[in-house]
Amino acid sequence: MPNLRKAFCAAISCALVWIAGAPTGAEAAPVYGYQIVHLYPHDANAFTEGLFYKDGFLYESTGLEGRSSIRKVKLETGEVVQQRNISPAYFGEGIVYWKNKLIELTWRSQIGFIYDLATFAPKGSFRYKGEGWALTRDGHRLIMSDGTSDLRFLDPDSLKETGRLHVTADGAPVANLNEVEEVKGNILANIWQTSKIACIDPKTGAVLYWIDLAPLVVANQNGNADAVLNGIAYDAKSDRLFVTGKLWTTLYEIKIVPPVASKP
Ligand SMILES: [Ca+2]
Repeated sequence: MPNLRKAFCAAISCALVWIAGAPTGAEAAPVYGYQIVHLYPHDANAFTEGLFYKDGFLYESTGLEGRSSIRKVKLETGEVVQQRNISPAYFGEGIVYWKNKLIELTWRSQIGFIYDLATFAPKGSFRYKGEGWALTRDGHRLIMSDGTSDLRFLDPDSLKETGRLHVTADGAPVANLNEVEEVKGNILANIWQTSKIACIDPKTGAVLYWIDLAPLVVANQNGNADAVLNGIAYDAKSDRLFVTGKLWTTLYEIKIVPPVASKP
């Protein structure tokens, strides 16, 4: 798989530089690096908008009118084992599961869809104001991004909004919060059109630290400005973190690496 090998080599050589990244000031949220643990194939035609892991499979949603779908994907091979295409009238966005339901947002149609998690059979829809970007969950609520610097909390059964979290870094709002994933009690969100993931405190909205994946973006973008980092999934049982991007050929398992403390 030459593409995988090429992406891996480019990413490793750059990652070594970025791991050495340090906080830019006493009050600034630190920038963490990463190590690549494993590479998996990813469908280069998937305009990834939502991603989560459950019981050995990735669930992925793709966007663009006429190309939107929800998929169940075998992690090891990237094989799509189940897929439902979305009406061309809609631009699919983030997904999450709750109980036996899979819930999907759309970008600007202000409507979300509910499917049976096992079969992807349609089960209903719900409405919300504004744009829909991404979804994740903790133990008792759904967490939604809408492209602004606010995250919304939704009741997982009624899908009504129950509150918002204003996200800031060093006191300034962080806009364009995109694909999200709850990991160990914090919320990871990649920032649209950047190489950065914010690790957000769900109580205060403060960015605790950044993870910079610039080498992975460089290795996968190939001059296509749309091929941005977008997709975070977490396997809590095995503590595995996965990231990918729109139209990327690779999905990465990564380990987050704190910056090396500088000598006094
Ligand atoms: Ca996710």
